[in-house]
Amino acid sequence: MDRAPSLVVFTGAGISQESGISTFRDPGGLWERFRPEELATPEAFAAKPDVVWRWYRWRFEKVRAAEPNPGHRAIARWQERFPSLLVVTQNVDRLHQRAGSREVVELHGDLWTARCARCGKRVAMERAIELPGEPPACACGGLLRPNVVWFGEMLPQEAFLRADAAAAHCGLFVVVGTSARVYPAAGLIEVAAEGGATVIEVNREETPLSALATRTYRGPAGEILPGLTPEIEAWAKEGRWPSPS
Ligand code: BJW
Ligand code: ZN
Repeated sequence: MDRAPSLVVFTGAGISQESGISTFRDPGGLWERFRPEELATPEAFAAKPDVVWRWYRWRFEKVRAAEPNPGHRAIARWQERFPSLLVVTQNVDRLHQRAGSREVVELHGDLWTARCARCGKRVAMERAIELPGEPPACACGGLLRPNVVWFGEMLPQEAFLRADAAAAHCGLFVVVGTSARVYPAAGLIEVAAEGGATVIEVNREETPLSALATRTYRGPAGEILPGLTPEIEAWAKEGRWPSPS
C-alpha cells in the first residue's frame, strides 16, 4: 500500500477555462448551448450516434489544440515539495498530465481515447477521427464512442476508490474550478471535510459546498494558484492554513 498522499488537488472544468476549454455550467458554458441529455448520455448515443460523435470530435479538436495554463503548471510544481501529491480530476482534457503532473486520477474518463461500445477495444482518438464513419465501426461491428463517463454511467471503479481513499486520509484538499454539483465526484469534497482535511476552494463563484472550505479564494485559477505556493509551504510546516495577512 502507498502512504496516503497528504495533498490532494481536486479539479473541474474551471481550471481549463483559461486554456480556452469551455466549462459546462457557466454562462457561455457548453450546457447553455447544448442539452446534456441530448449529448452526454448513453441514450443520446444510441438514438443519434452521429450527432454525439461529431460533438465530441469538435471538442477533441479544441482540447488537442489547447495548452496547459499557469494553474495546471502551479499544481505540477507543488510535486517538488509533495512528491506524493495526487491530482483527482473530473476533466477529460489531459492538461494536468501535459503540464507535468505525474499522478492523475481521471474520474470521468478521457477524450484522448475512443472505445468500442460493444467489445470495449480502445483506439487513440487521434486515429479514430481519421477513420471512415460517424462514428467509425470496430472490427466486431460495434460503434466507437469517446472514453468518457456519461450521466447514468458508473465511474471507473478503481479510479473512484483511489480518489475516495485519498480524500478520506489527506491533510489538505484543494478544490479548483468545479461547480460541485455532479455526484459522486462532488461528494469527495464532503469525504475530505469529514475526514478532517483542511479544504481550500478556488473558484470564480460560490458553490453549494463552499461552506465546507476553511478558506475560499474567488477568482481565476490561473492567477490564484501560482500565488498560493507560500500558503502551501506554511501549511506543510505548521499543519494549518495561514490566516490572511
Ligand atoms: C472557474 C474558472 C476559472 C470557471 N478559475 N474557476 C440527484 C442527486 C445526486 C446525483 C444524481 C441525481 N440525479 C442524477 C444523479 C447522478 C448524476 C448527477 O450527479 N447528476 C447531477 C447533475 C444532479 N451523476 C451521474 O450520472 C454519474 N454516475 C453515477 O452516478 O453513476 C451511478 C449510477 C449509475 C446508474 C444509475 C444511477 C446511478 C456520472 C456523472 C458523469 C458526468 N459526466 C460529465 C460529462 C463527461 C464527458 C464530457 O466531457 O462530455 O462530466 S457532465 C460534466 O459535469 C462533466 C464534468 O466533469 C462534470 C462536472 O462539471 P465541473 O467540472 O464542475 O464543471 P462546471 O462547468 O459545472 O463548473 C465549472 C466551475 O468552474 C464553476 O463553478 C465556475 O464558477 C468555475 N470557473 N472558470 C476558477 N478560470
Ligand atoms: Zn468492438
